[in-house]
Amino acid sequence: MSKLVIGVDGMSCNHCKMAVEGALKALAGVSSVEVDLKQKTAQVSYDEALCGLPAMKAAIEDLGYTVA
Ligand SMILES: [Cu+2]
Repeated sequence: MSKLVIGVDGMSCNHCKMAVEGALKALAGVSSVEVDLKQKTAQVSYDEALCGLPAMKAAIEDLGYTVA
């Protein structure tokens, strides 16, 4: 299991937090996501055989947020 901390710009409220967590959790191989609104980060635990940063980045950008 790998861990990654992704910087996410554009999140402002709990709705954003839930949206980003939901989109990342929907990816195959992602087991847990913790978004920190204050730090503007998403900490992701995932299986690198199934998932990677490009897929996470795409999922976040699809929602209209920016990966820092
Ligand atoms: Cu929001």
